[in-house]
Amino acid sequence: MKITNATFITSVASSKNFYKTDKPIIAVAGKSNVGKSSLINMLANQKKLAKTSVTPGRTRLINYFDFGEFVLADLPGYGFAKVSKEEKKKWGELMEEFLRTQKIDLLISLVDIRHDPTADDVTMINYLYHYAIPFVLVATKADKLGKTKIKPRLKEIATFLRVGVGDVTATSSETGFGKQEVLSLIEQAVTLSNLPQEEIEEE
Ligand SMILES: Nc1nc2c(ncn2[C@@H]2O[C@H](COP(=O)(O)OP(=O)(O)OP(=O)(O)O)[C@@H](O)[C@H]2O)c(=O)[nH]1
Ligand SMILES: [Mg+2]
Repeated sequence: MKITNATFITSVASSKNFYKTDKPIIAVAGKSNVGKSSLINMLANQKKLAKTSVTPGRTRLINYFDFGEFVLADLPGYGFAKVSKEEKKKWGELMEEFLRTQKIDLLISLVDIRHDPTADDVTMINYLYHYAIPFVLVATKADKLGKTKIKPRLKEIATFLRVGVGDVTATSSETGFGKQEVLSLIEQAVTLSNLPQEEIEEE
């Protein structure tokens, strides 16, 4: 899958305004500062499509992007300490509505490869199981680890989150490492989403 011209669609702050589309929806989630927007820019081959920030917790909205064959949703980050109770509540309601009501074809759940997943990461995965949302894990910032450390860390993260080792992909938005792997996971989800329902049932 080759992405040539991804464009920004809209930002939404409330479930009333969730973007409606017939295209498959791919969502990107993870704690603040984990590298969601950077991953999106890497996939789009653009430096500034999704706004990245030095200050964590800036993306409070759901940002939608048109990637041609699919729509990508950049979800607001969680786990940012300096956020008021009120804002946390708003975030929770927005996310819960999104996960509950939107037909998500694949959710890419990001964790930092250098650290053990947080309690919030576990909560997110539990939500995904609860709502039966297909997901894969991406371990970001692989450039910050020595090459020999990547594989053992992927194993540790997979064990921690009780998923298969093959379900965690290492990426680096700095070097482009893992980009093709993520694109092919997205391609699989898009192909599956576009299959007529009867065809899936027959096979
Ligand atoms: N070295 C390295 N830095 C990265 C990588 N991905 C992101 N960063 C840096 O991490 C910081 C946060 O990246 P963002 O992409 O803005 O993170 P985010 O998850 O979108 O953050 P919020 O929108 O605030 O939730 C920025 O300073 C990025 O440059 C990576 O793969 N390698
Ligand atoms: Mg962001």
